[in-house]
Amino acid sequence: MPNQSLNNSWRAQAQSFGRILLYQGDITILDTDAIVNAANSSLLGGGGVDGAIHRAGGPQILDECRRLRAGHYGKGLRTGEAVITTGGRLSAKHVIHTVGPVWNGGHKQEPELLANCYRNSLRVAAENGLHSIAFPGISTGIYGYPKPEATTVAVREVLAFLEAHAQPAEVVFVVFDAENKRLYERELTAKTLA
Ligand code: AR6
Repeated sequence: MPNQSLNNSWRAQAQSFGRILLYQGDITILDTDAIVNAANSSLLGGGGVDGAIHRAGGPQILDECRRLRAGHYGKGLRTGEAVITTGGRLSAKHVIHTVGPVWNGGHKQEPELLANCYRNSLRVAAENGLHSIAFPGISTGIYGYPKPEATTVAVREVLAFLEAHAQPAEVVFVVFDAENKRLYERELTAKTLA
């Protein structure tokens, strides 16, 4: 198992908000049942967290993505949809790939499409009997979605799903930087105490 010591320590560093955990660091070290990839519609890799996941998980993930493209997803994965593959060499068993919206000023259905990413990823996790899932800040890097607005959507959608479903039992929000961490802390404290 790669990075075993890191795998054991991330939980100790995470903040807990009931069934939600907040962790600052690299999503590729997590040993949740699934980690979510902020992919693009080609499913064939890219930069940001997508590149990091494929690098850490190895070629098995890309092989499975290619098979998806050769089958049901011939035209690629549409924005807001989600699909599951192996986690390859990752500690996480699976990767759930979703395509966030490119930020275009906020009037091109970006909030609805981003909400779909969270809902559909959680639905795929539940359908596959997964207990735990970790999300990066979908669309908040290369796709330019403003972080405060993206955080509001992410927290709202995850809380709504958890309220209505027993599985996944645990959801981890993974943030890369301190600014993002503060945004999630504020939102989670307000919403989970409300
Ligand atoms: N662990 C956790 N979070 C990360 C990591 C990591 N290892 N690396 C980046 N982030 P981005 P997008 C954060 O750009 O905006 C790719 O090329 C990052 O700080 O990865 O949805 C795809 O193929 C940011 O907050 O995804 C698409 O073409 C968040 O993850 C496009 O980028 C998402 O940043 C998708 O753009």
